[in-house]
Amino acid sequence: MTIRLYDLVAANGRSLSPFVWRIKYALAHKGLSFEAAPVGFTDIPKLCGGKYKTVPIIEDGATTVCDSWAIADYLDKTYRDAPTLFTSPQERAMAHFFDGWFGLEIMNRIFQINVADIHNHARPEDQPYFRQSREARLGGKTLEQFAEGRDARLDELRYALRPMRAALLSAPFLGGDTANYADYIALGGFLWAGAVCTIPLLKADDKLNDWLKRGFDLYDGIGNVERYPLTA
Ligand SMILES: N[C@@H](CCC(=O)N[C@@H](CS)C(=O)NCC(=O)O)C(=O)O
Repeated sequence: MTIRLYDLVAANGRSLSPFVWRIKYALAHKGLSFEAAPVGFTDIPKLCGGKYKTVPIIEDGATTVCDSWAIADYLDKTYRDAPTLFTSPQERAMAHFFDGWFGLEIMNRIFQINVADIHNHARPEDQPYFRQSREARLGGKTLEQFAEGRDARLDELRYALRPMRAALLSAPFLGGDTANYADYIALGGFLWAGAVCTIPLLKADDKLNDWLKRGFDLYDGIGNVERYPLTA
């Protein structure tokens, strides 16, 4: 049976969620086929009887699971014969640590750079909700006011990425010789940016570009989707 994955999409059909992206990689890692069901921000509360507020959500037969970590654990527990996402509790713990770091230091910065872009690319019927909910988090500034200083934030973002550059000096992936869930988390962040971000995040000589290419090429080019340039 094919798993259904609810995917948050922009008006142009591109995926607007870094968390959905990591689950697309996780499903591909496990060799599980899935159908993506595109939804907008304001559709999410109507899914699965109104049980959930965020995507990713999967439906696997009669089972529904929301939250990327819950889904990753469900996939490993349910599909034991398929390649595991976490080969040990220790690997899972390290991926969890990486997720915390990447969320705080990188995704937050990307959000601060592309928040107005996300709004402008959202489906028209989702834009008022997105503006209202995000402006409530931005300390009284409009999305446009918030986006004003974003060029200066690029340098901070590039600087904050140096632990990833350091790790990738000695291995092709954050997971070592092969990609693991930490790579999927980070690739998802960049794919989210590529969907909407109208300024390139990385410099042309950034070594992360090689890793991005390797990561986008995984699983028959899962990440080679239409996007804005990530590199200046
Ligand atoms: N902790 C959740 C976070 C998921 C999340 O924040 N999803 C966002 C999209 S990237 C969402 O569904 N937002 C709905 C909204 O803002 O109303 C996970 O890992 O799945």
